[in-house]
Amino acid sequence: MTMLHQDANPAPDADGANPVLRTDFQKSVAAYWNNNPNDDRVNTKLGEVDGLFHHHYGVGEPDWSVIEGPEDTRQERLVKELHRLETAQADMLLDHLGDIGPGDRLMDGGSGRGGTSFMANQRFGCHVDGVTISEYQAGFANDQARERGVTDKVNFHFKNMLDTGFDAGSMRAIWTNETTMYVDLFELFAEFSRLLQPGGRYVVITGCSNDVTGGRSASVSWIDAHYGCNIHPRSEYFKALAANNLVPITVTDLTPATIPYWELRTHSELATGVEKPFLTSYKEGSFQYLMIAADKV
Ligand code: GPP
Ligand code: MG
Repeated sequence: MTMLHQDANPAPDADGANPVLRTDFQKSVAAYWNNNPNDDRVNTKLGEVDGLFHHHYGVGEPDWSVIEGPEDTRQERLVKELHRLETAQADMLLDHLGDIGPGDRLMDGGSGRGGTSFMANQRFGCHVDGVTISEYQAGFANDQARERGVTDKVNFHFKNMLDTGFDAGSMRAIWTNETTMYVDLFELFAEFSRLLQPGGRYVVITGCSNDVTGGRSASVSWIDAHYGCNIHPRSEYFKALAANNLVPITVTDLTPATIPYWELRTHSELATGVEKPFLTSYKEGSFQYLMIAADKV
């Protein structure tokens, strides 16, 4: 018996186009998110608060009283407060998408289990296409879309955001919420530039290493190892945006706004250990939490 396809990725995307997973690295990222090894309890417990499942961090001032009240319900209060800060982060991202109407189509690059996509649809009534290279995540989010009765507007696709196959100029806005550290930024922004309408908006929230403090710090390498990603330097974002006709309109350093989230997370029994390198790198300045909104020209 021949084993011609032994190492090939047999799964086509929904349109029957090229395989979604092109490289061994992409396969390893997909495997990670299909079977999250870092104990996905933290994201699942927070998602169960109100059914919005996030895979990103939080911003804003915590209500510190949650760690002072009765001990038997402290962990429950922490979960709710961490979730509130993560939802506030997604709300802030959506604040930067510009004027979006119900007829507009938006894309979520690396849509995870759908949290930000559902929030966008709730806020704007718009169409949202989420793309993810994890079949598990796409399935989970599509189940949620069915439960929410929004499948006419919100759909998740097992697709590679580097090569979506969607029509050129079909998207009014695109965002990536902490997913760009898995891909080459020049390839990614070339695809986003192709997909965006003229004047369309791209918003990214990301962690990036700080060019000013020099090379990758030990804590940034620790974060990379924890998630299996490759954090880019800050400069790389602006080079890749400029190379693809994406012109920044706002740049926000969210580092001070996210440090309290990480401090609060150290008090949770759901802490994963990654809190330490985040706090160390943010405080020493080797790592930054950045939001960039850019227009396609
Ligand atoms: C958080 O996901 C985001 C990533 C793993 C991408 C890396 C982001 C950086 C800013 C470096 P998550 O919510 O699944 O992580 P956790 O399980 O730690 O909450
Ligand atoms: Mg999380």
